[in-house]
Amino acid sequence: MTVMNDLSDDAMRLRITQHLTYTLGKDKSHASVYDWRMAVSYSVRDILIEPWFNAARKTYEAQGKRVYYLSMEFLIGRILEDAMVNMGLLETVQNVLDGEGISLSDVIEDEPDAALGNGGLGRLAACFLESMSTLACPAYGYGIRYEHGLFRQKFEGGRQVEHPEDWLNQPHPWEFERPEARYIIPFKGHLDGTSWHPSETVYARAYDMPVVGWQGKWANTLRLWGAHPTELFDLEQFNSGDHTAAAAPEALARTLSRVLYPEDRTDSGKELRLKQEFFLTSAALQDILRRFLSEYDDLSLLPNKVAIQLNDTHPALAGPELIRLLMDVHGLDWRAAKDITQGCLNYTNHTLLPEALEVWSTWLMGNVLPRHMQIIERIDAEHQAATLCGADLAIVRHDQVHMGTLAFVMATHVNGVSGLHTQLMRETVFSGLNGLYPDRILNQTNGVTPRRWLRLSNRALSRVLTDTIGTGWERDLDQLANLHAHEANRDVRDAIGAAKRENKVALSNWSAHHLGVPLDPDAMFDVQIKRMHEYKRQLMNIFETIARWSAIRADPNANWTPRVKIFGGKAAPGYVFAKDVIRFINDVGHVINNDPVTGDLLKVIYPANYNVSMAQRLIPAADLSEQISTAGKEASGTGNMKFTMNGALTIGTLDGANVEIREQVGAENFFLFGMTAGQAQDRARIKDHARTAILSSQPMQDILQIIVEGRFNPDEPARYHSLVDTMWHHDPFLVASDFDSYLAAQSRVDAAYGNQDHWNTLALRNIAGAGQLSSDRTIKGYMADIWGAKSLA
Ligand code: NBG
Repeated sequence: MTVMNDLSDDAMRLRITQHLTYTLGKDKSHASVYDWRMAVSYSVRDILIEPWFNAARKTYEAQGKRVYYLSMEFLIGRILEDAMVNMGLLETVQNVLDGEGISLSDVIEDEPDAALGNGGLGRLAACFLESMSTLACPAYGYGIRYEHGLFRQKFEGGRQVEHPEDWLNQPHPWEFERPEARYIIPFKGHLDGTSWHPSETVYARAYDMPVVGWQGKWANTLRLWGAHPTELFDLEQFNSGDHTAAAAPEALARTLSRVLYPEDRTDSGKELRLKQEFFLTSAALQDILRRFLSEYDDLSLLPNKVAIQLNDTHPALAGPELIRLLMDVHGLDWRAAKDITQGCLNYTNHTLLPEALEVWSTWLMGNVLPRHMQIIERIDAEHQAATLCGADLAIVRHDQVHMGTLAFVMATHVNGVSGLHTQLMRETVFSGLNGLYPDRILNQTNGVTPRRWLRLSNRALSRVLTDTIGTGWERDLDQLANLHAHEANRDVRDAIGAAKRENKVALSNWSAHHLGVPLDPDAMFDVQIKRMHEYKRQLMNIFETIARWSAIRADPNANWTPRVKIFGGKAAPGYVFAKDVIRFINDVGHVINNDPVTGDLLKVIYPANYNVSMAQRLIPAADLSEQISTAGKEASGTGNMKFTMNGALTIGTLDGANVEIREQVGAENFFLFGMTAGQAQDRARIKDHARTAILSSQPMQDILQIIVEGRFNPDEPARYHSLVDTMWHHDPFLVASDFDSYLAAQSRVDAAYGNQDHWNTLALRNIAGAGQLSSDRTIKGYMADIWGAKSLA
């Protein structure tokens, strides 16, 4: 099946035991799970080197265009299992470990998640890397090697508490440190005309990770930058006794790559964040230019050889920085430098939420990056002169640099991440710029890699698929459509149901063991997992849970469909409202889970520390996928795609990629509710819409009443009064306005689930319609429409 699986078990055993002995210095009889994991990782990595070198050689020989994906976030998750699956080594390793009496799953789960991202944007970047390797697209990812990834979430008394994450506390077997690949990153100082005299510098040092594609034929590189001091440790100062001061430059530099910013959407406005963004951008561009100049000497060819994708505005300093490097370091004039830069850059927007549109004060920008501020002003002057646009479309306005405008003006292509989002980009935030630069905006609907999100995480369903339609779906997800031909086959429908049940049993056991809440695998598993945000409306889901609980209590012997409500997600540490919602869900869950009246008819679980590995556990076990954001607010969603691929049915609004998912799977196989984006926009403008909506919804009134009475927190009945107040007076994300429609859709869900065979049919249609949700499809789109890059397969 794959190029790798000619490796015999014996050969693999030898590799692993040699690493155990010679790399880890451990005798088999004393080896821990950690030792085995490292030995297995090194062995798999060894095998990966050849395709990695081959890819580099072919890329070099082809002299074609290379793609550079610049992102402040790569939410990779665990690496070993993914590498084994893609290289076809899983069985071999399993056999070897079985022979040693070691559990493969223990070894896999010993690996910490590489959590160098917050949510969708970072996970998308990781899926894209895998698809670019699968498609043999010559590409590099550039990011930051944060010592501490996204915080670890714990609950104390139901409240989120953040703990530092420390994945680099132990050796990272997948990285290659490149002390020779380093660049000086300058900051601050003063300008002398256009010549910049920085007063601070750090080194960016490269750490490379191979990213292997499906069947192990190609591996691209993810190059992460770590910050190191340019000034040596001051030995004289140290010897004189001032130990702290002696280490100061080192500490200062290291802070730069110390932590991932935990904000999901809002920028902290901190100088450190701006420095991090510049650190990534400058290091990447210096590296790109070095590589280009080692092969070519005419810089005007750069746009023919280099396509740079800016993942959101975080690396938008790429515009001014590339101009600076071309002018100040390589001696080009302004015109040439700017044209070349524009020819290389493209920008992806990931949200329309106004608070997420990145701005920096001109004061801070001028202070940290004076030369860039000067270049930005010149870009802005030309942009305004060429387009005759008003001040409201300028890059610098009200003493702020608008990074979205900067990225837009400096890019060849600007894209949204779903059909609806792209349309709204044209009509709303970027309508002015779209008028000035028509045809610059285009759409590339997101996708997810089916290797990690189906093949790896859902073995049971993968087996059913392969038994039914063959293995072709693994590299060409469109082949899932072949399932339609088997819809009338009861055995296939049963097999799909049985696979789901197998995953649900596994999750039930996990929940009993880790959360102390055993679950009934025959109950419907209803899942909402994503960052905590008001617009995603976790609140609406927990309100529905309360309504359900009251209804069951009122008539416990009615024909209820048992449900397990599953929540997961982190709130930004400073996002007070989102943290209140977490506590509220946990409070509600505590009461419901201990209520003998509702018993197994309703359970609520909220496993702490939702991350990539948790998603891999939860999604395959989901019957129902909650995609219930206020229409017009979710740019795309990618979790929604993972659920569909795994045969969960969606209850959702016409938002983000839900729109396309519904088209693909068929409207009759999707539980739609709520206002459209246009209706939601109109409603939000109506005075007192919250109050009006609540007064016309008896269920809303009942729920708010129960909360006011303090039923979920008798020790402190007033705890959620302000939450209820917000509902009556603000409700900016229209929970009340959509609530009755949501309840009605939930009743349709209950009815459908009551007939398991019917439900399995709907699940089959969802899986069959998931072909377009592969990130392979997305990457092909970027290659053809944006990058002009060719596959070297
Ligand atoms: C997120 C959107 C999601 C989208 C991902 C990936 C940010 C800023 N945006 O809807 O909220 O799926 O990006 O495009 O993280």
